[in-house]
Amino acid sequence: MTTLYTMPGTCSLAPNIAVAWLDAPVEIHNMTYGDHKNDDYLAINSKGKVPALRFDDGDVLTEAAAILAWLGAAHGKEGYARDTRLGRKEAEALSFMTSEVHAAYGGHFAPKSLADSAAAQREVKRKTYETLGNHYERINGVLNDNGGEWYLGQRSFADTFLYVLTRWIEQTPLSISDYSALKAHRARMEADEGVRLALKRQDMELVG
Ligand SMILES: N[C@@H](CCC(=O)N[C@@H](CS)C(=O)NCC(=O)O)C(=O)O
Repeated sequence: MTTLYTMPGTCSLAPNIAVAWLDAPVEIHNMTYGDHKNDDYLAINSKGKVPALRFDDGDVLTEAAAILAWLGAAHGKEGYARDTRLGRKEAEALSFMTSEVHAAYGGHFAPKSLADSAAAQREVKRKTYETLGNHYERINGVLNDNGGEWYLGQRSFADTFLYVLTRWIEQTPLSISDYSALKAHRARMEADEGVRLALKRQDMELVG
């Protein structure tokens, strides 16, 4: 069976939620933190990161946005079609959230990879939270402009990744209370059965 590799707390929650929403025939293999650097997993994804999707024939797909695109193409029902305005905007939103917002979290998760001295790392973190604040401001605005319920006006996979980002904000000095649309979106996601199933499969709790 096609297998999605996940780890608690990580962005692999986004495709995990998508699997639950689609009821797709994909097994969730939730690893313990650290197992992603073991030889067995490095043979699957030499980047040593999650998510990764392994197909029956051994082929492997990595990168959250690519996995979400494949899930939509292979198992999508109405509302997940690609050749629609929603499909195009979904691809745009997922590219932005992964390549800009997630990437900006590098300064929070791994400041040592960006600067050597303790002082320089503090500076990296300060700039990181400034950048993240701007990103959250922007996505809070997009959500508001689209009616405030779903990121693109109707439910899409953009909401799965947005949920990851609204959880991660708790690890930073930023406050979800400063982004009222994002706060409401997080609560809406946490009331969703598919989200709750994905959290359970990934050994994660609601933020509340
Ligand atoms: N560009 C990748 C990023 C994947 C990524 O950074 N995954 C993180 C979890 S959110 C990870 O596996 N980190 C473990 C590590 O770097 O040791 C994607 O969008 O899928």
